[in-house]
Amino acid sequence: MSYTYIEVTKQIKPYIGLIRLNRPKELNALCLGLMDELVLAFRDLDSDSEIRCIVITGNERAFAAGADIKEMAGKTSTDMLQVDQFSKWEAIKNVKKPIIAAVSGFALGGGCELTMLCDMIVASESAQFGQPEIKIGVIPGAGGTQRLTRAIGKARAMELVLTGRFISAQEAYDAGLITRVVPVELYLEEALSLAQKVAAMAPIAAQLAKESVNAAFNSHLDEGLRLERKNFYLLFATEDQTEGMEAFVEKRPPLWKGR
Ligand code: DAK
Repeated sequence: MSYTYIEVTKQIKPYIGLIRLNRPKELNALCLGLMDELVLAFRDLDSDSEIRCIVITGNERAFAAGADIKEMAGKTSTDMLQVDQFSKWEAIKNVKKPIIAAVSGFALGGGCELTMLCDMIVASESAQFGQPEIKIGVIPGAGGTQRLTRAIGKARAMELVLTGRFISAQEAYDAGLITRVVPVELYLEEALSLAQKVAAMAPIAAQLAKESVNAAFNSHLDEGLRLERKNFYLLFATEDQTEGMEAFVEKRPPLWKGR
């Protein structure tokens, strides 16, 4: 299969599939086309009996700086509802095989949410995680308010979601968000080596282990996600969402109106 926004390498190591986000100029912003390709790639690797573990990465500067703000900027609440991006995120959530995110640089907004859909996160010392959606007049829309809170607790998650502050890989590690931090030149190698350890286990046991750990993590998550979804759509009915995203595109500070 050939892709425009991602690269997929099967058997990068025995039984390992690698997905690389590949929109470097846009810091791997997750445009709709990229998300479509991601779903196809995950589906393909998940159904390939020669693949036991999947690694997803970006490049040294960015894992992904979030959803594509330029693509979202002019959207209305109804547009967002009709595009139904959630089914794509659900499809990634439902991948049965273990997924490891190898993160360097920015993992922001949807990029941070994508890492949280993965089962382990290996980060370079230069990685920065954050949910800065509040700065463009919205809130996390792909599970950020729920998964970040479960991963690092309410007190820390609330600060990050309300202020948009980025945290370093070390802070993310200390807070329990990620699995390990390594020097930048090693992050992919370390993720692949971890993937090889997982791939050496019984494949069905690994899948059921993933499902079981996620069951503990996910209880009552759907209720939270439903609420987040409604609020996310609702924000596309505000003038401040239009202003926040236009201001980003025009490279100026936003002027909030509170409506
Ligand atoms: N979207 C589009 N373009 C982006 C981008 C983004 N998220 N992030 C960066 N870029 C582009 C910049 O516009 C710039 O393009 P040019 O101006 O050169 O054409 C290029 O990438 C390089 O960025 P900068 O020049 O800004 O680079 P800096 O090093 O100065 O700054 C930065 C890096 C990451 C701090 C900055 O670019 C930044 O703040 N980016 C935006 C981060 C952000 O706010 N992320 C959250 C976006 S909202 C949903 C699922 C998911 C989501 C929503 C709904 N559903 C299922 C419904 C997710 C929402 C989000 O992620």
